[in-house]
Amino acid sequence: MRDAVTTLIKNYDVTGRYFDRNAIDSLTSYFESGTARVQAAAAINANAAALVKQAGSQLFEELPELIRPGGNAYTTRRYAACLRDMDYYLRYATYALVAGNTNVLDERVLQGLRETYNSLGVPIAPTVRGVQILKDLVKEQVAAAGVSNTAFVDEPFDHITRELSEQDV
Ligand SMILES: CCC1=C(C)/C(=C/C2=NC(=C\c3[nH]c(/C=C4\NC(=O)[C@H](C)[C@H]4CC)c(C)c3CCC(=O)O)/C(CCC(=O)O)=C2C)NC1=O
Repeated sequence: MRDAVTTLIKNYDVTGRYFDRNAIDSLTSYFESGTARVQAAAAINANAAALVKQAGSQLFEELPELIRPGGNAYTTRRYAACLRDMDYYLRYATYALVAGNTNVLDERVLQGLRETYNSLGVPIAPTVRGVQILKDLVKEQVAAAGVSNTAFVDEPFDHITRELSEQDV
């Protein structure tokens, strides 16, 4: 599991270099955004259950066939599994936000996920939609907590979306 700083160190150590201008710029930007990242994590932590619940309601309102007979989130067990997955995405996205790096998502969440979803018939496109709804709700929450530029919040959610959507090669 890596963060913005350990990733940078690793890249420079590989070639035995001191930090150059690029490295200093990227360190500066990471530390300057540090408070906002922590504020975002605090806003998410305080509202995690409500965020997941609301994202679920919005998803099932948009795509009601998911919870009708034959839908992948139909039955209480699968409905609960779907919300639990959304909760995983939110929690790990929060870790990635604080780390300033998406490596934790690759290692703990995304590895093998597409295969699992495919074998269980969990539809990818609606899952991606769910992650995007979650992202929008989180951004509202983070903005409400007083963070003025919430653009950095996109990264982990968009990373999940991108990796899930990737076609098999
Ligand atoms: C921490 C990393 C991690 C992730 C990400 C994870 C995902 C994950 N989701 C699963 C199932 C599932 N995931 C869903 C999700 C959905 N169905 C839909 O229609 C919606 C589009 C969507 C919710 C947005 C459902 C319904 C199941 C149960 C499928 C089944 O058992 O038939 C399973 C199969 C095992 C199980 O049911 O627990 C895994 C491994 N597990 C992990 O440990």
